[in-house]
Amino acid sequence: MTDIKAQPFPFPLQRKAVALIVIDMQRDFSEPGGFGASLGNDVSRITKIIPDVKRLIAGFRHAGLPVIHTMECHKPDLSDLPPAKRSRGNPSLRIGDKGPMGRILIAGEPGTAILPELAPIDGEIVIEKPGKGAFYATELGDILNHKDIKQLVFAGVTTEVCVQTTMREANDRGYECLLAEEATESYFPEFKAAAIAMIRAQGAIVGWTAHVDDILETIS
Ligand code: C5J
Repeated sequence: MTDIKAQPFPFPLQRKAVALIVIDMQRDFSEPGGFGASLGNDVSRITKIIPDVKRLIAGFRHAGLPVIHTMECHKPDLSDLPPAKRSRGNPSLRIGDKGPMGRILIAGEPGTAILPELAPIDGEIVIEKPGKGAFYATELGDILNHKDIKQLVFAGVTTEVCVQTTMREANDRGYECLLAEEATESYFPEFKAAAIAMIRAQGAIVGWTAHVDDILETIS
C-alpha cells in the first residue's frame, strides 16, 4: 500500500482497487449556449480546469488504471426527467428544450457530449446519469463491484452538485473517496471551497482531498 499525500491525512492507495471517475465534463456545463450558461453562470471557470483534468486522466491511463466518465443527461422522451427537476432553473430554457447546441442535457445532442479534449477512449466506461449522483438509476455500482473497485478518485463538475453528490453516494456504499482539488470546479468559488472543507472535515467524513500533482506522483 502506498499513501497519497492528502487532507486531512494520507490516502491509503490500493493500486489494484482504484479508479478515476470524471464527472460531467460536458459541453453543456462549460460552453456558452449550454445548460450552465443558461442558468446565468460564468462557464469560463469550468474551462480553466481542463488541463488538470486532462493530465489526471493521462496519468491514470499511463498507469493502466481504470477511467470512468459520467454524463448528466436524459432520454429524448424525457421519461427519466422528473417534473420537479425540469421545472427548476431558467424558465426560458429548460432541460429538454432546444438551445444553440441542441436539446439541453439530452442524450446524443451535441451539447451533451463530453469535451473533445477529455473524450473517453476505447474501453473506458461512460455512465449516462439522469440524476446529480452517478449511482442513482445507473449501472455504476454493479460495474464497480464487478471490477473489484474499492477506491474512487474524483474529478469534474460541479464540485458541490454532481461531484459532491456522487462522493456522498459512494461514501455511503463503502468506497474510499479522494477529490482532486485542481481538477474540480464550481461556478461559485465559495461553494467549491466549502465543499472541499466539508468533505474532509471531521476525520474525512465524506472523503479525502489532494492535489493533482500528489496523486500523479503516487500512481505513476
Ligand atoms: C449541475 C452537475 N450542476 N454536473 N450538474 O446541474 O453538477
